[in-house]
Amino acid sequence: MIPRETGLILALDVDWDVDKSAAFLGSINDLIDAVKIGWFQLLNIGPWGIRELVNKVGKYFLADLKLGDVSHINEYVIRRIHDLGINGIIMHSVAGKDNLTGPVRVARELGVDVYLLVSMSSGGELYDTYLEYNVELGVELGVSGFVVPATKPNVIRRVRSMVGGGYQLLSPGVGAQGGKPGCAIANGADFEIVGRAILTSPDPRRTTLDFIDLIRKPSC
Ligand code: 3DU
Repeated sequence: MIPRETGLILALDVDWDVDKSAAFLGSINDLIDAVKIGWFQLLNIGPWGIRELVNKVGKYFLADLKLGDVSHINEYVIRRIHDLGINGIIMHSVAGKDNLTGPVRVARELGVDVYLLVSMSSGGELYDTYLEYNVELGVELGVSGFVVPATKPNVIRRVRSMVGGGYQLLSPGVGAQGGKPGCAIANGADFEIVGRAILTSPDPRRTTLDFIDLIRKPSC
């Protein structure tokens, strides 16, 4: 589980090298609970760069690979993610039970948290059609939580009402995609994920502090 202090996760979608990324994270390290990295940074600095960054920054790292391949490939990826020192991974629920059961078990054995994507901030109409099925699947598999979009507060409320308090809900789509800071948490999320609104700010620390102020008094 992601340790919660501020409720803010940074989506580090950048093409910066390790040193620039580490310096940036150092400037807001005390304000964020986790760093979400995805394909963009993985492809830019490579797995060794990611490992170096993880070691330098000493924060909870979440790999947003939206993993959804067949079971044995998912397992390989999760083992590799663990080798890199990453703490959690996001998987696609649409991969289905057969492709998720083994990998989630392996992740649990390794101490890697699995967060299941059950709705997208834009589009994803099939996801929303099968929301209940996918959430029930996640509960059955024993995932740590779910990714639910800030742009769809009704989905956040629905998932929270289904799973109760034992699962962490992570909500992307805040800021650049239109989600109002604090609104996802007001609707039941635990964390709001922010990328470009902080990354492109002329004063990222000030902007991060502003986000935290709004998250601390959640409202829509
Ligand atoms: O729009 P932002 O720059 O704040 O970035 C949002 C991040 O959240 C980005 O890394 C993206 O991959 C992720 N995400 C969504 O935007 C929407 C989803 O449904 C799931 C993840």
